[in-house]
Amino acid sequence: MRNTVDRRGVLVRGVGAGVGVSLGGIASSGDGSNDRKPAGSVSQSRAVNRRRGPAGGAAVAVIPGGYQPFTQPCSVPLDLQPTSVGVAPWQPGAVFHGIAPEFFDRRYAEFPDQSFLELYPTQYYDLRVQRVVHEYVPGVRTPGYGYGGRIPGPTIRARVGQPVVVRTYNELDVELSTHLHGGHSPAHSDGYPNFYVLPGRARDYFYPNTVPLRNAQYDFSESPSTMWFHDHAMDVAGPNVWYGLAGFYLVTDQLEDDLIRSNVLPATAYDIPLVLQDRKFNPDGTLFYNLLDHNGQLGDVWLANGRVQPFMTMQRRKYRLRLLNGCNARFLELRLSTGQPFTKLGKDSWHGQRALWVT
Ligand SMILES: [Cu+2]
Repeated sequence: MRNTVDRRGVLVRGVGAGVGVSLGGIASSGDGSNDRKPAGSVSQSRAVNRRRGPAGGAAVAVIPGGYQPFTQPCSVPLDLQPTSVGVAPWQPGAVFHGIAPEFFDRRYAEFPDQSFLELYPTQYYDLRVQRVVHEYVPGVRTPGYGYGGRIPGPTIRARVGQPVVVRTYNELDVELSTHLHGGHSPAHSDGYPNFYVLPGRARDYFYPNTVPLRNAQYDFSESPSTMWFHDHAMDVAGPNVWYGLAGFYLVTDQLEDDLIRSNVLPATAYDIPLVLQDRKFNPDGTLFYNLLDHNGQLGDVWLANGRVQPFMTMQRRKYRLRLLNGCNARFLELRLSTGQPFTKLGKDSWHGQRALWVT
């Protein structure tokens, strides 16, 4: 069933009705195993957690530590606190890889009629990319990489028209390049695969968080909203993200403030980013990744916000879930395990013209 309905009416009637369900209801596609049965139980999650054996038969997924699904709580990534707002804590661009010249030289005149630049004071962040040991399941210590030492990385929040500079330090021994997915960024900051942050070096990523112009008109359908940043470095983006390099980047504006104030959208406390990822583990708890498979890596264990099949206790009320497919090679088709409809508000940029009922 898929109907378009009046956006405001749908939003009032209930975003995410019945979201007190577990993530076991996620059906998946992409590895040819067609695990598309409606679900929501542990037995279904086992069906999803099936690995193709060498002869094409199903093998049982390795979940380290004998973890039982839905026995650990889901976490919500912490917000990254700005080092400074309005006043630069360091000289922008005074790092090995510099900063976008548009920012450094204040060449905003190159963007005529752009009225979504510098509406708010610039936020400056320091972000260290580090080796981490992370517990995808309680008690099993899995090595990986983390923005700010965390998996997933901390959330960056800004407003439309609020510039952000992220000084990113590469403390790993592998090349990095950060892409802000959904952003409209200067080339220098866009995560082009070989616009590296070399090991031991830093780059100042400049994000104007502006609304793009199309044929001299603002294209609000491409406004920054639910975005994420992830590694994008040549040849190693796949494993770098697999090992943990992903984080939310959420941008809001006056329209969204108004929708929250009028109870159309849930307030921030009920607005939950959820990055869904499949991963494959070795029996010793380390992550498995096949660098030689150029079709991408499929996992057989489900993560939400960096934890294997967690649960979340919800109130009986409207929630906004920001569902992000952070998989390497898997498409996701999502439904609630109860079969109830939910309301789809938008995509990885701004809200849709209308909300959609989805079942
Ligand atoms: Cu992306």
